Amino acid sequence: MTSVGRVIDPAACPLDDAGFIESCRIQLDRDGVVTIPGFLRDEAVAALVAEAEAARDKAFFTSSTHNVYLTKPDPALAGDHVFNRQITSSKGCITTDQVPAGSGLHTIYDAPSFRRFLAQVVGEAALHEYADPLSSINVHYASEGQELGWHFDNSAFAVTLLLQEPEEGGEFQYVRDLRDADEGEMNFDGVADVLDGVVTPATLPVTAGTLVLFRGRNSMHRVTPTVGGRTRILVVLAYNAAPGIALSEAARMTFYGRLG
Ligand SMILES: O=C(O)CCC(=O)C(=O)O
Ligand SMILES: [Fe+2]
Repeated sequence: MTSVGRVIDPAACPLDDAGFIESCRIQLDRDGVVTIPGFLRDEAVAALVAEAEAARDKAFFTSSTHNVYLTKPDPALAGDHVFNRQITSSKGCITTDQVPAGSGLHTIYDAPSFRRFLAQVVGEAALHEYADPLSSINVHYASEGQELGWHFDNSAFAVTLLLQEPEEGGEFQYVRDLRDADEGEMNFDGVADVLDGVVTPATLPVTAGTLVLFRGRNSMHRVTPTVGGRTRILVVLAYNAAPGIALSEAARMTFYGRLG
């Protein structure tokens, strides 16, 4: 068995199976999201949770406010305009360089077979790691009361692996195709309806060991507050379509509190 096969279950996610790749691609185009339950072997989940727990004291904890577009406020608009509405997010995070060298997370992230699989599903020629030592693999910790507020992602797609579910809460909710970033269409009314609870979001069922591939640039999403003593632990695997790209210094300072 290849080393990646010790972490990823090939029965749940056959990385080289053209039919499976095609079905994921079609699902992502149709639904904006693909979930692969059982992606991680049970033993791998247990080992990765233990590793994550051991590294938790290194995590950088932030509680910040942001708008849903993850931009600076616009002083030309009213303070209570939906563009300027401030949302709270709070979590802890460790970075690529803090993931132990022998971790299965590096095995997955670096595996050519996994990158090829993802590239084909998202429709890119190839995928590349971040040029900075922090941004490729992040482990997020959300303990009781911590949450990720409503936002649109800057990136075209996101790959996550849930390692540990909280007792309650910590649910991934989303509203599809709420804006069109490429067209500069912000859809203030639609966003306000979600923030005000007029529109009920969809909830994505996710269990530990599931891989989620999500297009979050135009689909607004959040993670509800963790309830109970068990921390929600989630891995984000981030790639670029071009080589040599670093996350901006401003974003690194916000998310990690340091540059490298
Ligand atoms: O925690 C999650 O499931 C989603 C994370 C997310 O939306 C993000 O990091 O932008
Ligand atoms: Fe997001």
